[in-house]
Amino acid sequence: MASKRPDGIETYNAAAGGWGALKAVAESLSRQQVVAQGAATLLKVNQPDGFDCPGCAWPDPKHTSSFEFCENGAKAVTWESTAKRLTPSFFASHTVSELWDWHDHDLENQGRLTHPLIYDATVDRYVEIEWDDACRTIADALNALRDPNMAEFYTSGRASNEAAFLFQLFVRAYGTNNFPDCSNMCHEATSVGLPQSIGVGKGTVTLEDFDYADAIFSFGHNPGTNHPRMMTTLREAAKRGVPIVVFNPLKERALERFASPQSAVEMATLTSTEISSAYHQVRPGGDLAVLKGMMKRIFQRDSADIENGGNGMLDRSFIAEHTDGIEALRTDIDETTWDQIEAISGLTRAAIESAGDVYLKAKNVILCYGMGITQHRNGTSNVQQIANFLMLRGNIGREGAGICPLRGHSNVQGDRTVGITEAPNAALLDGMERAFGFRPAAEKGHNAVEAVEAISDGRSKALICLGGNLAVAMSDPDATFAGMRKLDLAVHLTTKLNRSHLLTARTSIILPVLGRTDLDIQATGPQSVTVEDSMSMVHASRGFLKPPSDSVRSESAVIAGMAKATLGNRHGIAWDAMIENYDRIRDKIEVVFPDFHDFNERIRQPGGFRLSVPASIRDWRTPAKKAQFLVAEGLNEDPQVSDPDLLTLTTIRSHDQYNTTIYGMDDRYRGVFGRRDVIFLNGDDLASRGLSEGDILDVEAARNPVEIDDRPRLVRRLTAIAYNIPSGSAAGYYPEMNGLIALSHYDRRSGTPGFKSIPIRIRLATPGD
Ligand SMILES: Nc1nc2c(c(=O)[nH]1)N[C@H]1C(S)=C(S)[C@@H](COP(=O)(O)OP(=O)(O)OC[C@H]3O[C@@H](n4cnc5c(=O)[nH]c(N)nc54)[C@H](O)[C@@H]3O)O[C@H]1N2
Ligand SMILES: Nc1nc2c(c(=O)[nH]1)N[C@H]1C(S)=C(S)[C@@H](COP(=O)(O)OP(=O)(O)OC[C@H]3O[C@@H](n4cnc5c(=O)[nH]c(N)nc54)[C@H](O)[C@@H]3O)O[C@H]1N2
Ligand SMILES: [Mo]
Repeated sequence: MASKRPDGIETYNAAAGGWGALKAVAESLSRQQVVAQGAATLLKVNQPDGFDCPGCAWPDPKHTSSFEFCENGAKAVTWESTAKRLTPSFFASHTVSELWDWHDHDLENQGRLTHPLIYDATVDRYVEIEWDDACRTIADALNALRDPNMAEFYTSGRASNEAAFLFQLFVRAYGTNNFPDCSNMCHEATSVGLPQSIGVGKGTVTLEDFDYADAIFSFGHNPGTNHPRMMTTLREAAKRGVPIVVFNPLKERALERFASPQSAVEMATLTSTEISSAYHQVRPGGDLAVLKGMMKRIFQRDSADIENGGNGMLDRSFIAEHTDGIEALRTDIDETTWDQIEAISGLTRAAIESAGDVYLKAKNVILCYGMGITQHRNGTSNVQQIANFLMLRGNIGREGAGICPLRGHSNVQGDRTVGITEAPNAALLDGMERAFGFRPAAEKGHNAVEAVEAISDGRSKALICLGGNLAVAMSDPDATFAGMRKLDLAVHLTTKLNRSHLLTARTSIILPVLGRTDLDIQATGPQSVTVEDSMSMVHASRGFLKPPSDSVRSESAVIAGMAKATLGNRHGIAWDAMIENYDRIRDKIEVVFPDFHDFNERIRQPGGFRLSVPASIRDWRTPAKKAQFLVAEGLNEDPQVSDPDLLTLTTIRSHDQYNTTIYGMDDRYRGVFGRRDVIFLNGDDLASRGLSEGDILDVEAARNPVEIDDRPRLVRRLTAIAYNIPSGSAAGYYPEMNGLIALSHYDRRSGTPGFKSIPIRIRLATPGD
């Protein structure tokens, strides 16, 4: 059977981490031409006087530890601190139409932007513009709109608390709540689902809780790539003998075994640590079935125990004192049959029961989850069933136990905390009135999908993006791209060039900003910003590298410049004073959000401070003041999956990418080198269709009942890879697969796109295409 595998496809047999990770860091340092400066830069990551790693939102042991090595953190840092520069002269040699045909990697790989730019349609190029002229042009376009609700203000989760706070102040003073943000494509199911369950939309655990956990459940996240510093925590737990039960359609190598670059012994002896105690390859979209299945096991063993004269397996005193709704949940679970659970999860009853038994044996349980849970049309229900599962034995609000959503961008949680939300609550509006003397509009604005829909329909005419690459990150590039080209105004605050900037509007402006690693000097001296990690820890971050040019400004300064030009003296906001000294921005944050009391003092403590998470002390901020067991109807997010001709596609990140930023073309742990034009399929699914590995396939999305148009959605010419993935499913890379996802394919409760369950058909590509 040893037929030749497609070019660049190998089987990766080693553990994750190890020497391969060190080698990858050395390569990315040299590719970004930052060998000398880069090594010093890496030593400042997550140190008390250094900057917060722009890689992920996993917390640090008090931000005071010695250097913690992380391959993908190093890639994020070197990508930003690159010596490469994209100056205005670059556009003298390249038109926007020409650049459109470049690969996304090549666009960003031109390096850091050095000057503000405006698009000149007569020559199809970006040309330099003075800062003041840029701000005035933006102000004129915003003020020309009939209604402030015709403008959209997008935030990507790298923005600091200070920048995000000023952004929401500017936009609320301008008069809209149109705040699409990257979180709407990411953990919105958590932000909507958890407040209904436990009264707060954040995780309840701290890093220390992992030291006391007796079992860890991991659903739909890939920490070896996306939260690499979490591997230290998982490895320590595994070494203590804590069972780690994984549910993931793909066998992610780091969740199987990991060689810690921190461990001299593992590095010297080429050994590694087994991470998962059990690895269940659930079908994409099968998590609701798994969770209900495990709860079924728990209830069945509970009844059996009581029949045998025991006290049962539930935490009855917790349930009685702290929760509502257990009866309705139990009825729903009783009515769910094992046949349904097995069919939809793709797992056997025995496997799910064994996972339930691990849960029952452990006193303290932590459940971690990522995009495999949230990016579904039933993402909110998935999150709420996780809360149910934990609450059955009181595993929320005590040491060693709790819910742990793995956040995305390094400050996505902080941005939401300081006011980036399309649905402001009364506390936010009251706080803004207290701090600035005006009451912003309360009317709900647009989330990310709604913003793109409004842009596509021509209802919204201006888009200002605080970072990110919205057009490429969003579903349905055909609709999204066409809409963006019809805008009156598109403005991007950015460090590097990306495809969204090439979707030119009547007026398009690119504003180059400082990144985390750059030194930010204002009138009163060097400034720090603050960020909040996945576990609600807030701390300071200060860059130290010389900025890419004298014309690059901090995000906060750029926002203040646009705001002053647009609003003039409206509401008497002291924009300049706040930019002179960011302590003054933090003083205002503290007035709006009392939880940030003594903000400036507390971020000067090493390690910062933790924002309160009421559920972690069993203070339930739900209307009934109790945690809620909530029922999710049914099991199956997409009835079409029963069509045997269809496969369910999930979209994933490679090891060499940061969202739409493609660092390189390898995906080492999955054995893919030098390419991304592949689709991972089960060998039986290939064979039953008369196909084989290496065939070039066209992939078409099955039409979904909620779609609004009949346009075919097709991604062409992907090479089939036979892969260890459950039959009936497929996986491909984000963002290449986004053309298969209709804009209307999202969770109706949270607006999160269903990026992880897309019904598709595959066929041999038409030759010659
Ligand atoms: N290096 C690096 N770090 C990152 C990022 C990056 O792109 N690169 N992105 C950042 C951001 S914004 C985010 S949101 C996070 C993302 O971090 P993750 O949540 O780890 O992101 P994904 O690659 O989308 O991986 C999801 C995992 O879920 C699995 N999966 C897919 N579908 C399902 C399903 O239906 N059920 C279950 N149980 N599992 C499923 C996939 O096989 C994969 O292992 O990482 C952050 N950190
Ligand atoms: N199919 C599919 N689609 C997805 C996902 C998926 O799993 N599958 N995941 C979704 C998720 S979880 C997310 S979070 C979104 C990501 O959506 P975004 O956050 O919009 O995308 P990024 O790729 O992270 O943005 C990268 C760009 O940010 C800019 N940038 C980098 N650093 C800075 C900085 O410090 N300041 C400023 N101002 N700009 C900076 C650079 O120009 C870079 O090109 O994509 C979503 N889309
Ligand atoms: Mo994300």
